[in-house]
Amino acid sequence: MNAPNLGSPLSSLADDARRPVLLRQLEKKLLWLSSWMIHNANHVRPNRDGLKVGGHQASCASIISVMTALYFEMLRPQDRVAVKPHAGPVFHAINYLLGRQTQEKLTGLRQFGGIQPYPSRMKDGGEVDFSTGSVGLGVAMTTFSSLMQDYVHNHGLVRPDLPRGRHIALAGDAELDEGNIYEALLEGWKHDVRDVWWVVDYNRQSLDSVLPDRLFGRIEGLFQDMGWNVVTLKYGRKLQAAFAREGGNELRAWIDDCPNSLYSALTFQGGAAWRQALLADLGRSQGLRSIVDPLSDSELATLMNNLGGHDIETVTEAMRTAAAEGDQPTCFIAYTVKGMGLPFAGHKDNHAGLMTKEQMEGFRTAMNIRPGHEWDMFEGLDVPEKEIRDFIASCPFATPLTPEGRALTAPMVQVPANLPMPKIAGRKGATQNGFGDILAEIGRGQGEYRELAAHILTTSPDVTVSTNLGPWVNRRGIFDRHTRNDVFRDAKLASAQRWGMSPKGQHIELGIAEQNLFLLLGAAGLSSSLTGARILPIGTVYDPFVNRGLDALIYGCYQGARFLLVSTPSGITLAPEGGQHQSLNTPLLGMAADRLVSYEPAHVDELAILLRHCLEHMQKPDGSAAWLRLSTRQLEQPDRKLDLAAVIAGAHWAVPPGPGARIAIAYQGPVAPEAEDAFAQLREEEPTAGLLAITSPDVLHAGWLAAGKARRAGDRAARAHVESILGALAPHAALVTILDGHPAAHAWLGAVRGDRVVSLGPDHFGQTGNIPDLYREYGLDTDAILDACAQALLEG
Ligand SMILES: Cc1ncc(C[n+]2csc(CCOP(=O)(O)OP(=O)(O)O)c2C)c(N)n1
Ligand SMILES: [Mg+2]
Repeated sequence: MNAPNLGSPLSSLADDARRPVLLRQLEKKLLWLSSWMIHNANHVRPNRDGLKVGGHQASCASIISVMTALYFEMLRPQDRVAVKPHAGPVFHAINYLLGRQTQEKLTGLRQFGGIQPYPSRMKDGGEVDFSTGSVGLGVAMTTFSSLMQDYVHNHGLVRPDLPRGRHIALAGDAELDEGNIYEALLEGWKHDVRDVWWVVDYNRQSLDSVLPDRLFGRIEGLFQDMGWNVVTLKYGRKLQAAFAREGGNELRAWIDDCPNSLYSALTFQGGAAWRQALLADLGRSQGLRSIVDPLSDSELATLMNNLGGHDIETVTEAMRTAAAEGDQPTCFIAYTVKGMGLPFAGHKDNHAGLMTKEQMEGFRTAMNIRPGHEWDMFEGLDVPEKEIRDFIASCPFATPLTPEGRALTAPMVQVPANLPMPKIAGRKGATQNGFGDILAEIGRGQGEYRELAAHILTTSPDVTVSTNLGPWVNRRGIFDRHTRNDVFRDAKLASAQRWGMSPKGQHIELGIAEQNLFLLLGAAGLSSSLTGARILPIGTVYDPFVNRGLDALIYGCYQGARFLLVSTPSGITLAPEGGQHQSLNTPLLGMAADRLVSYEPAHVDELAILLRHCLEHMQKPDGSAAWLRLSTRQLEQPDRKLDLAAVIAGAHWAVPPGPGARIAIAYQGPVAPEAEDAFAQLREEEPTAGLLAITSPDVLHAGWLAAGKARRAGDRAARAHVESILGALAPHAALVTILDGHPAAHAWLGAVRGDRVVSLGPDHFGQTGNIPDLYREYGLDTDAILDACAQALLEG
């Protein structure tokens, strides 16, 4: 196995004096390729539907120097990067130059099967470390992936050939408006996260507008307060040289005082406008004139655009210094011009602006690219091809991370055939307690559970104890880079919780911000790919607050992260905890979320089956992340033998229907007792009626869609589990369904065979109370079910 190249960037072939020249050539090439890639997608490729394809030439242009310096000087194979979404084309162009991306893919930018607009782990291949797109999330993700790097190293789970890397985010400045950034900063500080760099492309423009002035004064302070090193790259070397001359101080003060919007407008207008503005304010300064007067308009524009983030040497130097200083998290604020080097540089409307065909022709001429040679790697460069090829090959990042590339794999952890089932048959119990008990038992790490226990990592945003993770945590400890004693325990103060922290702990305690939970689950769920270590992350949260972190949850699933979400308590059944805490929409979220399988068991025996299934499913190549929606309602626990496959497939008959049954009641989750009561009464009149336990409308529905699709594709025998289940009823039967969630989660069941479905479930929420009162108010009690049965039978 090749060891990654850990050598200093200076160990390459090119000598020091030649490096900046070669880097500038690459910078030029990346500007061309990213612009052309977008132009090709919009103006060259046939357009089949008349829709604008789009792309962000200006967003690419502003970060090209930074990315050139980073990828061709600083980056080591073991570093991981989240690239700002709109710099996707630059990222792919870099990989093209490194021989890791094909021309065919580049020509297919934004096309079906081509590269995605924003870097995507799942669609663009193994070079992408983190998907990005929803601004702010990719940036924050690096904090949690770095924390996970610490975790796997401290637990001895990391691949032996994998050195520690730096986790780097290339951020747009508007990304720092996202609140999740600050939540992550705070959490990162608490966990003393190291080896994180955020490089902000401070072009002072977002989508609609130019950012307010002096914003970064504030932001800089915030970073410093959170223990970050902040490095501001405001001026390039040309400007710095000008400042050193007589009149330079005035020039510098003028630039410092120049509002962002004026600076942008002057950049767009060019040299003559710069001259006019400078002379209007400083024309009487001899020193200033001696700097400005000898310059042509275009030279003056070049000087004024020589911001730190466009000066490769300034960027490289700053990064080298930070790297030499150690592992403190570092934020680089790189001043840039949006659209640098392109005709719309600095214009406030340039975010989605595209060069016209005429502008592109001008750009082509300036870049010295012959028609038909647009994709040639070394076309139009001013240095011999061999020299630049050798230079690229000598970059530290050109060495593959491992023989199998950057996307690693880890063997599956075997999940024993049965999880330890609490002995509660015939007694009362809740799925949430059952979950805590099973996990605590696994946490003993005995016998066949030893291996499984070693790979589980739990986390929770300040609801560890109230979601029943306490006993697991007591056994496995809390993770922290530093060992910290439990003060209460040391003082012999009674507490059920033992909260000692150590690098060997297996629970990461988060502050209350739910987006951080999902970002951590996302990062932990990518561990096998990023570190080659199999981690089985389990995160608990109150069900309604899944909504609070929903974008981050979807973001994690989008990039293929594997984790188990346990949301509890849920629905209106959490009754006295308050109306605000009730959740209606989560079953629908579970159905609609891609790469996330969701379940809601009613009883602990189902939970034990499903928890086991999820722990396995989240490791399988064709698996996904998983979600268990649980409850604190204590239900009588049945003593029965379950049909495992049916529980996993989404539904099983609690009481199978008799021949020719014309009605069934179906329940999901903690409303089981009301369904059972109603069922007992219904049976008196309809002795063949069945009682169906639904464990997952998500899996049932997905199976039904898949079977329909298979039949349309010619597989006439394809049959979904839900079709088999409902097939036990007479045709056009009545089906009354009930769940503690929005009834739309079940309403579709009527479409499976044309049965008459009446779905019950709260479609309003917000009252506190006890369960009987709330179930009556929201139509989930026995009477409501019986009324629905009468309706379903009568309307037949
Ligand atoms: C969460 C989210 N909200 C909105 C958008 C739409 N959007 C894409 S880019 C952008 C502005 C980005 O500005 P900035 O981060 O400064 O990037 P740059 O100037 O480098 O293009 C917006 C609002 C998005 N992608 N994600
Ligand atoms: Mg910006």
